[in-house]
Amino acid sequence: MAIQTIPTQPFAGQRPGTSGLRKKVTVFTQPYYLENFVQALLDVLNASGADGQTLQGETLVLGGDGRFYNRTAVQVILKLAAANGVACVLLGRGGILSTPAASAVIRHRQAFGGIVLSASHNPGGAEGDFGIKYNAGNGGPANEALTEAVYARTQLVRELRISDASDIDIDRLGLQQLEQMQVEVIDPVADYAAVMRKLFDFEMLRGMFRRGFSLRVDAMNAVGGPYARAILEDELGAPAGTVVNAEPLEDFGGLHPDPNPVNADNLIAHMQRPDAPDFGAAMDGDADRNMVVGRNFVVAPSDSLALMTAYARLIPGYQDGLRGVARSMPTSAAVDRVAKAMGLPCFETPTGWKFFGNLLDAGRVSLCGEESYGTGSSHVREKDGLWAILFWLSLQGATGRSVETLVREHWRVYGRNYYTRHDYEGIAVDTANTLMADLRAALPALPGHCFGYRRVVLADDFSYADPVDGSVSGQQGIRLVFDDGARVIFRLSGTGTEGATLRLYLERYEADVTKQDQPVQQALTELAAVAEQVAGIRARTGMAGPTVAT
Ligand code: G16
Repeated sequence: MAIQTIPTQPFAGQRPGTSGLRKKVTVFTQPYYLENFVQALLDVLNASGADGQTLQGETLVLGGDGRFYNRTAVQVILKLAAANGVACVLLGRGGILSTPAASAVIRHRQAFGGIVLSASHNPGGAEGDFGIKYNAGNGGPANEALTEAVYARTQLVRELRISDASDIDIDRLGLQQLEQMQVEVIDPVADYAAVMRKLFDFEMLRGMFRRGFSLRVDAMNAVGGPYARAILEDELGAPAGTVVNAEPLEDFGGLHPDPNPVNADNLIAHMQRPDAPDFGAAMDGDADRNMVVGRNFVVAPSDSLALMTAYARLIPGYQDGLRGVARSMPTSAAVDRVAKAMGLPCFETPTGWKFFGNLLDAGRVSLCGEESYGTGSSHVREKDGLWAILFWLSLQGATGRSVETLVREHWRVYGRNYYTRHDYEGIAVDTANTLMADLRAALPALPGHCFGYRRVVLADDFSYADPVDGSVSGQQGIRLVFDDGARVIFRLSGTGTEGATLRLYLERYEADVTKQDQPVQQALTELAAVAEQVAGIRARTGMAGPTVAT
């Protein structure tokens, strides 16, 4: 075996989005497409940073959600790493690591960083999507400065340094050698499970299952299956079959592994049956997202974060209280009300888990969440689907209350933030960009303007100044805030791979207990009409309505 130097040409468009570089598999499988991106990443990591640290002689973690091309990509990355000075790679067996598990391994093993192969909730298979992202030594997604440096490097890369060694056996636990580099194939579940044991009262949870508590977790044929089985069924004693669609498949068995009521409709239907289990939940492709469902009752992610905050002290890992909480800007303000009542700092960040990293590292927040079915805490630096399931399981065990009762009681105390997100998928990129540019241009005239009985009190393009490192991220979404606290927000998705996706987020607050039981879409019809009036989405796109409304 020998290290080869191979000439290459830059590819356009290798700029990471909200969460790494995501493209169609057909794009990733072009000769040298993956190689170029990884070489650019390794070059940046090998260039001495402000702290003088480089990748030379260091350890990287590697694994992915098991989707199509995962196994091939792992071999390519190992050979590039071996030729670029990496001393050791910790690889999840079979090339598998859920996103939160990758974060846990990076932290536990004090690795330099990690490469996570995932396109998250995007469909898989040969015709589906693939993705790659880098997580830093804190276990969290690389910040924008680093992803921009990698992008800049992709535009200059002319040479690949890669080993011509034969493939290693990624299914065999233990040490193997690749050039000067060691590859340690590790159990993908072990480090993660150890973190969960520290946070939750596993004895209490075992007792719940012994007494017949019933749970259905839909792993959507994705990477969460082995984790959920190992922890819920093998360790906590939930009956076999509690985790369904538990075998990770390269194409997710045709499922769209996005845990929302539309894509996880099978779980929703199950939870509406007369013999529904006590509790239902689903995870996404890389097991960092979660949806929480009670009997015939779906919990909105924004509400989930608010309830977790309110009840955190019931969980051993958070019994000393929270430092603070954070939510992404489009996430509803339900958690703000809880934070205020509890005297906790509450931060509003742009969309993207990477923006929580500094707050978590600085010890300023303990819980974070997003409307896009993501919740997490300081235990790792990613959102975490199974952690959220264990959290909600624990809340039910500790209070003896059902999911629905917990949420309704919460609304009675704090009021309800009616909330929905409308996605307009597959819009022409030009149309979407023009829509956003026109909205931006219209912003100065909007404050003071009335739509029905609501008056606009704030109209801006959200900009975030990170309170820890002072970096500023602009153009993070257009928001209209009204005098009654209602909000209408427009932004373009940063995770899609085809055309553009416009996301419209609608929220209004209802304190009156007698008015907290309306169907969500009905409760937000007026605000949807305001959004249409302001943005003219239908006329511009020719679409009669959103492709997905959750
Ligand atoms: C990623 C980010 C999340 C973000 C979501 C949606 O999630 O990590 O922070 O909320 O994308 O982003 P967008 O609205 O730009 O599509 P994941 O689960 O895809 O990694």
